[in-house]
Amino acid sequence: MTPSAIYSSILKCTKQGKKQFAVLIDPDKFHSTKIIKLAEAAGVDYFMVGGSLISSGNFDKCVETLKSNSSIPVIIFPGNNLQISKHADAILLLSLISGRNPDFLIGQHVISASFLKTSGLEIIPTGYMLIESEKQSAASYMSNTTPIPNDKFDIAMSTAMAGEMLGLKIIYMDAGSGVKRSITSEMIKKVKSTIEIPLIIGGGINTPEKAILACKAGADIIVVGNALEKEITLIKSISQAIHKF
Ligand code: 1GP
Repeated sequence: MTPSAIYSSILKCTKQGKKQFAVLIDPDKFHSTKIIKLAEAAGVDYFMVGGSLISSGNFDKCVETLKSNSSIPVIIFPGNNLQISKHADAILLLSLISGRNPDFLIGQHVISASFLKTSGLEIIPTGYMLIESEKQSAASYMSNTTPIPNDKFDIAMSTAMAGEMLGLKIIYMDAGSGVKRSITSEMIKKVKSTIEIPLIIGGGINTPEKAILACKAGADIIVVGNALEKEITLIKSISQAIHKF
């Protein structure tokens, strides 16, 4: 793969209005390769690997297993600087721009910089925005940051705009893993209208209908993790919904 292959393909799809589907794998819950076969069959665009807290020490192994059993690109979605593997194709270098914790804005990045520079990983600078849901998410707790209130569209829009102006290449809005209330269409629409760069939406998307709503509102990539841990066969219907859009 060329150094910017994944971002180039995301950008191309975004420009063409082709929606993409990323399956999020939590290494702590990755015990079988069944999901790999289902993902291949369903035409999943990317695997993402990461979590707010990983206790198994299984990160590298998980990425390696995905890579050696499938041709789907693997993108790291790191909860912290321990979640890096040279076996992946790319990493979303997340700056948590919805929060005001310097460690997640720049601190973790400084610690990882030398390693990342020589890792061969494609680096995708990403503005990560946590959006309030019905309960505190693990990401908000672990990062010690307050999410953006889900009705404060102006704050979300200005945050995304600032991220884009700072040169970040993607905005990822996340309601938090496993939440009941995913990000509203109105919030997605408003943020999408203020930026040119691709928009990733995740958190609580557990039906094809919710995926379609997010696509309709302006999401370019939909991320689903938790719902597939509960019902793995959803991968097919959600993928179909996103790709038919
Ligand atoms: C969480 O956006 C991801 O960081 C995915 O959320 O696990 O709820 O699908 P779910």
